Formats: sequence, structure tokens, C-alpha cells
Amino acid sequence: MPRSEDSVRRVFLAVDLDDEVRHGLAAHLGSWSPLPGSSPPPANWHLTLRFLGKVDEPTYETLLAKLDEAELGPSFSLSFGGLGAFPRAARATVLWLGTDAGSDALGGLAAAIEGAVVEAGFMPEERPFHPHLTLSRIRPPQDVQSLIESVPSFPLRQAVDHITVFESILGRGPAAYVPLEVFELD
Ligand code: 3AM
Repeated sequence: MPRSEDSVRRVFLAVDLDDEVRHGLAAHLGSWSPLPGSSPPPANWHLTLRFLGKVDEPTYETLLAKLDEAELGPSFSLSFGGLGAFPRAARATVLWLGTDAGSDALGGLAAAIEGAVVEAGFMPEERPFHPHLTLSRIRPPQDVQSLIESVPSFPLRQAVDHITVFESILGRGPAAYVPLEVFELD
């Protein structure tokens, strides 16, 4: 018998990074490290497409079925841009790496996923999709304007040919993100 907590997972859907991009980005940011705030380890870097939160087993199975049926569209290449911040650079709580070419395709992918997620019974996401790769979380907020201006665009591209369903396991220290399932694009 599974323990009751085994049947509820904290889940999100994301574009994972190739090792080349992950290591390249770590090297690219090297001169600016440590970044302000608390940075996830490079192994945790990803582009979130949809955060789902706690999902019970039957809903999880429905979600997988809906993602399997979904038209996720063609694979594409994603380029990155410079750094940015939420909610704004002068009072940043999240420092992120932005995307450039391929952002529209990534938005289309997020929209296709949203359709499957809603069909699986989740409430629609109310916030607009803003592609970003979180580099650090900053508490209390800091002014990161000069940092953002000093880091050049990251030149590598990420091939987006699948999405990954991750389980987020919270505990002491950084969250553990465990890939559970992969859905291929065309
Ligand atoms: O891609 P990032 O790192 O911005 O912030 C969390 C992370 O996104 C986000 O889901 C991703 C994997 O944990 N997240 C966590 N809790 C959330 C919530 N309650 C959330 N997004 C929306 N609502």
C-alpha cells in the first residue's frame, strides 16, 4: 500500500535544459556570481510552463492523458536574452534570464499545455505567461538595475523538442526537482 503522502505530488511542467546550455550559462554568469539573493543550483534551472501545485493520483493520471492527447506543436529553437527582474529591477524579488527568438513558440506551447491542464480539471492560470529562467530569489528586494545592464546576452540556444513533468520536493535546502514524465513535440 502506498503511504497517503505518496499519492499527492507537487507538480510543475517545464522546459528542461540541455547540459551544454546549463554548463554554458553557469560559465557565462561566472564573473557575476554569487548573484544577489538565493540562487537555485544549476541542476535545478528550467523554464516553467505551468505550475500545478499539489496533485492527487487520479488527477495526475488524467493530466498525463490530456497531455498525451494535446497537440503540443512542432519543435523549435529558443534563444536567450539578457537578465530581467520581477516585479521590477529597482525592487527585484526574482532575477531571471529572459528568452528571445522562439519566445512566441514557447508562449504557444504554454497555451497548448494550458488547454490540456484545464481539460484535466485545473483552474485556468490567471497570470499571463512570461517566459523566464529563474536565477535567484531575493528577500528583501534589491535594486539589480546595474547588474542587469552589465551582463551580456547569453548566446547559446536551447532546442525545445519535449516538455517535462517535474515533481518538486521541498525540504531543507534547495528543492529537488524530479523528472516524472516527458512529452515529445512533433
Ligand atoms: O520557473 P520559476 O522558478 O519561476 O516559482 C516556482 C518555480 O517557478 C513556481 O513553480 C516553479 C517550480 O517550483 N511556483 C512555486 N509555487 C508557485 C505557486 N504557488 C509557483 N508558481 C505559481 N504559484
